[in-house]
Amino acid sequence: MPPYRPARIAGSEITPESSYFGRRDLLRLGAAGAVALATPGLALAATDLAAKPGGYGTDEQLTPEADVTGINNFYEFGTGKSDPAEKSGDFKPTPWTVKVDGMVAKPKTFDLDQLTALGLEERVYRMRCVEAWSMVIPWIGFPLAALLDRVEPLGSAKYVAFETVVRPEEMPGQRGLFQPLPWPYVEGLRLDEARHPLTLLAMGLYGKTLPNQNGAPIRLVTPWKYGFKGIKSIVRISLTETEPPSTWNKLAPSEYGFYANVNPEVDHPRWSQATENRIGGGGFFGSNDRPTLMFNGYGEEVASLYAGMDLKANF
Ligand SMILES: Nc1nc2c(c(=O)[nH]1)N[C@H]1C(S)=C(S)[C@@H](COP(=O)(O)O)O[C@H]1N2
Ligand SMILES: [Mo]
Repeated sequence: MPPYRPARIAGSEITPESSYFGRRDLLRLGAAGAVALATPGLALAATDLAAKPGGYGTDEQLTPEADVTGINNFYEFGTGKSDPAEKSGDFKPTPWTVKVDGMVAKPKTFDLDQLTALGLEERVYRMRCVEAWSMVIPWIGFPLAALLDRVEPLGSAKYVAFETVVRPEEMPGQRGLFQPLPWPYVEGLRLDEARHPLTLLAMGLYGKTLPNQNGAPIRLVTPWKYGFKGIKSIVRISLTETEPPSTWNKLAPSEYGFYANVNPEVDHPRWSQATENRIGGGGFFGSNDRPTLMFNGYGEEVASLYAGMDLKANF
């Protein structure tokens, strides 16, 4: 599959090859990258990356890898921002399978080799957490649409439901007296959102296999939505006729919508969404010195998905 370069994305939004290759040098994606990618059981070949440079992206300064992999939300490992990095050492992302079922003509369980074979490419996306911080992350993954094509959704399918693994023995946030969320963590998209070319299933970042704390071995990325839609460590994807549950939406519907599109004009009941703190961009938590963009800056690509909908009602 060729890198996604839709004509409607402004040239300035696409990572120029010169800066991409400069970035590759900077990130030591040569020999070191090849070694990192040779993780047993995960067929992320260096050649896949070499063959598909650039892809869709932004020229904004990348958030340093240490922050992308050190400041996380992954409550299965604890609610602290450093818990996922510090407490995910026992998690085993290989072997792994993702079951794709529901309203499809050809339900199928995919292993990691079958998933990587769907065509990996790099995408540099902004990520805006509902907590008003943001990052710029170079993901490696494939469009969710490529997976959906394989299972042939039925005409009656309208939504896609996602489920995270439940493994208390490997995930300390899932055992003990205080459990912050009901498990499994679940999320959902409308089928047209799921098929949108921006929607990615990520299996790597910074040229390497996805670290446990970022949702190994496979997680969702929808860059125009708040970060909590990006469900991690997915084991099941089901096509449904009705709107599937979303963990945060079910927990606090007045604070977190099903759509959860980034919208600077709709404040969270307890804080403003008009500005954000860009991690690694010179700011610090709470500085919130950067204006938040409608649809996180991806409006040209996705606004038509919501034509006729009251965006304030579907925050
Ligand atoms: N299963 C699961 N997925 C999850 C979460 C979680 O707690 N559990 N946190 C979400 C939130 S709130 C955000 S902001 C992103 C963070 O992704 P990152 O840690 O890779 O930056 O993951 C999302 N996916
Ligand atoms: Mo988040």
